[in-house]
Formats: sequence, structure tokens, C-alpha cells
Amino acid sequence: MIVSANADVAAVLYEIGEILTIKEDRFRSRAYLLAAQRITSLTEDVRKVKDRGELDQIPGVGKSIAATIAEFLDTGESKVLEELRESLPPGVRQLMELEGIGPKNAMRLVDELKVSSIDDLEKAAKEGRVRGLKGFGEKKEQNILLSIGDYRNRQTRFLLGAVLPIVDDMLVWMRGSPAVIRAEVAGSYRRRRETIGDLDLLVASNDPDAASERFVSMPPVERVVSHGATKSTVYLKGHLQVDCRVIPPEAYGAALQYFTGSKDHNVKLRIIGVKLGYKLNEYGLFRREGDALLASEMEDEIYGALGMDWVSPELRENRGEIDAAMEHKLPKLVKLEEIKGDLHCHSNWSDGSMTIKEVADKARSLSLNYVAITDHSKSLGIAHGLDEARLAEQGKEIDALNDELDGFRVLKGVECDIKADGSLDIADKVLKELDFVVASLHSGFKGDEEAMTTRMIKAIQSEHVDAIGHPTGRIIQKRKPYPLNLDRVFEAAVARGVAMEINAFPERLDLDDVSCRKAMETGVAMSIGTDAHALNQMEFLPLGVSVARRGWLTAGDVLNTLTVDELTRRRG
Ligand code: DGT
Ligand code: CA
Ligand code: CA
Ligand code: ZN
Repeated sequence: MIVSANADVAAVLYEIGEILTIKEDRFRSRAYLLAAQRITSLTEDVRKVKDRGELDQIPGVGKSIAATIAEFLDTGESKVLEELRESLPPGVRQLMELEGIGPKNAMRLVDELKVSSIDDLEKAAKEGRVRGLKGFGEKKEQNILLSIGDYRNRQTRFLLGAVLPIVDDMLVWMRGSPAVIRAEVAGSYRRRRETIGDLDLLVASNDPDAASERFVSMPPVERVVSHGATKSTVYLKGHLQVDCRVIPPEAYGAALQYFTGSKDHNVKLRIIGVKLGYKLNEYGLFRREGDALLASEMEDEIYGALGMDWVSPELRENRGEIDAAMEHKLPKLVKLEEIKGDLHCHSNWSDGSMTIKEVADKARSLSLNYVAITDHSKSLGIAHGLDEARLAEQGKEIDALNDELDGFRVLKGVECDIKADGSLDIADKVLKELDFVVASLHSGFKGDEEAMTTRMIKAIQSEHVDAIGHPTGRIIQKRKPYPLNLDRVFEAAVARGVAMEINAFPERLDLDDVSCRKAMETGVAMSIGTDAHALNQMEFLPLGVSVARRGWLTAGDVLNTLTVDELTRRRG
């Protein structure tokens, strides 16, 4: 069974036809609309027709439309359509972003209602002005409002950490169906971007109807937007959109490659394919002459046939990974299994909700060998920050616990506050006795770049710091990083052997992937910490590892891959 491309091709031709109608290019518009109809009613897969070189023999399909179809089948895009879309007034183009609004209706709405944006249209629909238009009515007006809601939700992105558990459940559900051979989520999720626009679920199946049915009947589905045998879209609770594509098993690797993206990575890959005389699309890698299939079932076969090593999804951002893959010089990315401990964790001694014993047990259940208890220090009054005396007391509890534990170590640490002048709020002689000192900024973010950088560097140069916690202070979608000259910070960190943290808390992921890579290239060591304040937050560790991988880090770049002894020796 091969999924037919007919519906996708027809949709492209139809849209071209409609835009040409608006442009009063009657002759061409009729030709495209007619061709769209022909393709829709074609009983054979249009790709087979193309393979035989007989596209222009389909009634109603001439040479230029055949070329448009061939281009779309090869590249997934159409230059004619792109250019036509570009040529429309901005208001019309914006309205076409709405599900169910094509070029013709968009143009009519703009003309007859004098609206020029989605905001205008929403207002008009709410005031009941849309239903009066010929051929619209109350039902269509309601649908427009629904589409506007969906559009708005598409603009919001979800935190990777919030999406991970949803995906786990979804995959368990899908794999529970006998019709499902493989199920994975591609797109930005597979690349582990810090935020996710929508989920792109790919299912391998020989029974697309059953697989699609399974998908739309998932428990958390709130609304089914569209439901077809090969492509369906739903909204989950909280308005997370999921697109599901059902693919024949023999083309699964090609689809996985295509829909993992990023778009920029794929564009570069296709250019390489063209140079080799190949073409690459969501159905496979083919020889341009004669269309012989070179690879499609497994993703690594596609990269292999292009003369490249398989590229980890986290690297697929067109940031040099393709050249590295061609030269067989991709980094051996750090793996979750190589992480031996969590280097930033709170307890109920400060503002955490768990006892140190609970933290240790949880860390063991996550297959870790150690965990650093890094509670807040005294400046953070609201977090019940610890002073020197309470730190000493906590140390005794940790010693006693370590005596009981076998093959696991709780490290004595602190998340020490960096004061306004860059000094630390715990005495040096106390810090000296600890196993792991994280220093963080928690207030006074208003300084300019020079002031903030100087303050940070002073903290790095203090005697007993091991790592700088959440180095830029950003909160995703909520707070920008404070101004810092990271180049200077990284240089100071290298000089003193101080690590920069990858804070794995979903809202933080700080440093981010790009800065992480820059730090690594400067020679900075990185530490990963969950910053857990509750037991389940210790499960954020994989998020930190994802950032590290997106930052091209290897095990050697990450302190958490060291054993306790190696860590202690490093501290000197
Ligand atoms: P997101 O959803 O905004 O977080 O980001 P992505 O990367 O998941 O983007 P999405 O969902 O629009 O598409 C998933 C992947 O599918 C994308 O990374 C590349 C591929 N793709 C989708 N549409 C196109 C297209 O029109 N042309 C090309 N070349 N690739 C596409
Ligand atoms: Ca996506
Ligand atoms: Ca998508
Ligand atoms: Zn902190």
C-alpha cells in the first residue's frame, strides 16, 4: 500500500486556480481548477503517472501544470504558488492563514467587509456582519471564529518539558493498536527545541483507516480538526495541536527525515542530493534520472546514500552539522546514560518540598550515583536560605545519611547567592569544606551589561565556586536574560576552571543550546542540574541533556559524567 499524493497535489492546484481567479487570469485559473478536479478524481496515484512520464497526458493537464505537479512531488513546494501567495495584498494573505478560508473568500472578506487583518475579521464576525455576505450565513461565521481561535493558539508555543509527558502517553496509546507498526513524534519535538509549536506524529501502518481512527479517539483529544486516512489533525486539552500522518512502513524513514526538519536542514540536504543527481522528498531518496529508489525505509540509509553519517535530530538546525556529517566529524554527543549525578537540587532545608533522604532515594531510582544538595543561602530570605550554622548542621545530616548509603553519595553543596558587588554571601572557609558550590544571581538584574558582567566575573573568580547556576537568568517566554557579555564570562570561567550550568528546569533551560555551544568551544566545562524543588522535578534531567546535545557537547564537556572521586579531585 502506498499513500496517494493526489489530495495534496489537488490542493496546490486548487489554490493556484483560486488566486488566479482573483487576479482575473480567467484562462489559466480555469485550467488549474479543472486540473485540480481531474487529479481529485484520478483512480491511480499521481506519482505513478509521473514515474511513467505521463503527467501531461492526464486530460486537462498540460505541460506547465505537469511541471508544477512534478516540482511539488519532488520538493514538497511549488514556486508558482509561493509567488502567487506573495503577490496578494497582506490582508488577504493573513486571512488565508485561517483554516477554511481560501484566496477567493479572503479577497471577498477584504473587499466587502473592508477588513484587512484577522483582528478586523474577528470583530466583524462577533458583530454578526459576516453572516450577511452572500453564501456565508451564521454557521460559516461561527466557523470563522473557531478558526481564529485555532490560529491564535498556533501562535503560542509550548514548553518542551510540558509536552514530554503528553507525548509519552500518546505513543503508548498509539502503540497499543495492532494497526500501528511504528509511532514517533518528529518535528521540533524530536529535535528537542526548548519550545514546541505543534506535534508531528508519524505512524507506520498497513491499515491507515484503523491507525487514524486510533489517533482521533485518543483520550486527551479535545477537538478533531480534520480526519483522513493518511492525515489527521486534533487539538488536545490546552490547545496543543497534533498532526498525525500515516505512512506505509517502507517509506517511514523518508517521512521521519522529512518531518523532523528543520526546514533549513532539509533544504541544505536537498541541495546536496541535487548535486549528486538525486532528489529527496518525504517519500524517499530517488535517482533523478529514471526515479530509481535509493532509500526510504530507514532514516540512516538516506543519510548514508547521501555520503553522510546519520545526524542526531538535536543537531538538525543547519548550524554546520551537514558539513560535519559529510566529513565524518560529528561530535559524539553526551547521552543520558552517561550522566552519573544531578548537580543542582533543593531540599526542605530551604524551599524544596522533600527531605534529603527522599532526594537520595529518588536519585537512585533514576540510576544516578550521586546528587548535590544545593539549597539556597541566607540572602534569599523568602526561600529560607541557609546561613553558615545551618549549612554545618545540614552537613552532619548528610554525613550520617552517606554512612547508611551504599554505592551512592549525597554531595554537600549550596546555591550561594551572588551579592550586588559580586561577592558571595557565605564565608569562604565554609564554602571550602563543601563538595559542590553553585553560585547564582537571584536579584539586582537591572544593571547594565558592564555592571552585570563585572559582577558575574567577580563571582567566578572567588575562591571556591564550582559552577554558575542558571547563568543568564532568562525565563522562557517570561523574562529576558540579563545583559551579559558571555564571551568575557566564558573566558573568565575557563581561566578559573569554573563550570557553567545547564539548568534543566523547563522554564529556564539556561544556558541555552547556542550559548552552550559557544561556551564549549571556548573550553568551558558544563554542569547539568535540575534545580528540583519537588521530587518529580528531578526527572527534568533529560531536558538538560537535550540542551547539551543541541549545544554539540560530548561526555568530556559535562561534569556530571565524572565519578564522585573525579569530581572531588577536580575541586582540589
Ligand atoms: P514547530 O512545530 O513550530 O515547533 O516546528 P517544526 O520544526 O516542528 O515545524 P512544523 O511542525 O511546521 O513542520 C515539521 C517539519 O516538517 C519541519 O521541521 C520541516 C517539515 N516541513 C513542514 N512543512 C514543510 C514545507 O512546507 N517545506 C519543507 N521543506 N519542509 C516542511
Ligand atoms: Ca511541529
Ligand atoms: Ca506540524
Ligand atoms: Zn537559583
